[in-house]
Amino acid sequence: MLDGTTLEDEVWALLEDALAVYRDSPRAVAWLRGHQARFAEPVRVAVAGSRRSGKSTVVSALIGEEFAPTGATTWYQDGPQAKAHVGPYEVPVTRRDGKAFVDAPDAERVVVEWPSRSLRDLILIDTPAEAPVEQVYGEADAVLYLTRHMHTTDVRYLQTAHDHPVARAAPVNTVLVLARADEIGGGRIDALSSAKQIARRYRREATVTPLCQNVVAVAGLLAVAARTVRADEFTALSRLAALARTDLDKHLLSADRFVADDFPVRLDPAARRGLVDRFGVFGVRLTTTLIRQGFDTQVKLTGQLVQRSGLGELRDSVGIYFTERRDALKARSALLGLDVVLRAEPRPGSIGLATAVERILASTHDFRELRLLAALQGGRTRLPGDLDAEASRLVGGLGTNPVVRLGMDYEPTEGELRHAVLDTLGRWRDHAVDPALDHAQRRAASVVVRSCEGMLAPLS
Ligand SMILES: Nc1nc2c(ncn2[C@@H]2O[C@H](COP(=O)(O)OP(=O)(O)OP(=O)(O)O)[C@@H](O)[C@H]2O)c(=O)[nH]1
Ligand SMILES: [Mg+2]
Repeated sequence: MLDGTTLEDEVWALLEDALAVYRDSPRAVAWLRGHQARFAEPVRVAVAGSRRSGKSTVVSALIGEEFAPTGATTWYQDGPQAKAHVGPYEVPVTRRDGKAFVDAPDAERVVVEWPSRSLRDLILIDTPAEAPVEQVYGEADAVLYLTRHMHTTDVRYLQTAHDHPVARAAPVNTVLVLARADEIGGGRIDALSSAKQIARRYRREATVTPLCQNVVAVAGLLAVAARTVRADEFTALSRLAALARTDLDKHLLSADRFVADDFPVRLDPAARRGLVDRFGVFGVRLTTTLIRQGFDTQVKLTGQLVQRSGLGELRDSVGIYFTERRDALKARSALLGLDVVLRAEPRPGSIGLATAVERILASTHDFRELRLLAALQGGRTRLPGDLDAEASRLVGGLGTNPVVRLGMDYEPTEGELRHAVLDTLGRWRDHAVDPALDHAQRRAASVVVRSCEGMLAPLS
């Protein structure tokens, strides 16, 4: 905000006002205090979706550690050392065969602390398939929703999640993941490209675009293997890659064929079983192909697999839509939380608070940007020619860093950056009053103008 009050300050002050109004209600106070505490935490990202859609695997891939699923709702957060809790009780975490096991049978909720750079600015929540949508969206600030094919049940789930006035005013927090992408296209070697194409198509589909900010295809199993590949596995894969492709292919028709007796390389069945378990048959086929193509060191192979598996794109999306939008997401969750109290315990003071919630939602530039972004991506607002893509970029559709917003492909000096902002600002001020554009388009342009002014402020 230009006058120096941040969104965070405003929402915090509003929560304080609410605490004063509800000071005689212990329930409301506990709830509001919980929301204040949550406000200071990293962004909470829940991984949700139907049964066996690959949720736990994607969580492992994002953390870069293979966790055995606990079956419970499991929170993963950064911590100085590996440990886990069920309520107040610490439970053992053990490592076997490169996997991390959390021993918490019958628990409903487990909190795992794990030292990982990937968890520095987010908390990941692995949810069981049967977790109700209200609970998932209530506890998390943002959601990765996994599906293998978009069914009506998925659409209904996401519609329910968005069916709240505050949620509608700040449509920011869902990325759709086409999971187990290697299985799309029957495990053919180009399966991942096909999956990425399907994701691109979904991104433009009228039923899908209003429900999420982006769609990415991810082969979770391969992504976990990529981030945790061991030296012995790499050696084994390299030996397989040294075989002629035609000799190897017939053993890669199924997992059973791959571990059968008539194998052309001395590699014992247990090691082969290990490879298919970790990489999948598709993964073995792809990694051996990549090694043959020259990605023949562990580092090169990992880099290539992270990109091909879709994990790179998934991490980018988590950055652009979630961690970089932390303040807006946290504010949104707090406003949703406050709204719950206002509805559950209406009293004279609640009307003023409700008005303040609406005012923040309507006037905060972060939310305006996100609404415009959603409208542009969903095709509800269209601007002529290249302006459409430029507007998306300027309001942060590819990332909120000014260099990214301005589409500069080099690291500018402060002077160059200032020049670029001024030039862009000037053009968009013209668009905002251009009589050739309709009212909605001019309004969109004025949001872009405000984003440019926001970039200029720290430079002047
Ligand atoms: N081929 C393939 N299999 C996968 C992939 N991701 C997960 N799987 C397999 O699918 C099964 C389910 O994976 P999970 O990650 O446990 O799925 P989930 O959604 O957490 O399952 P629930 O919590 O039981 O609903 C396991 O056997 C995984 O090995 C993938 O990218 N490719
Ligand atoms: Mg699971």
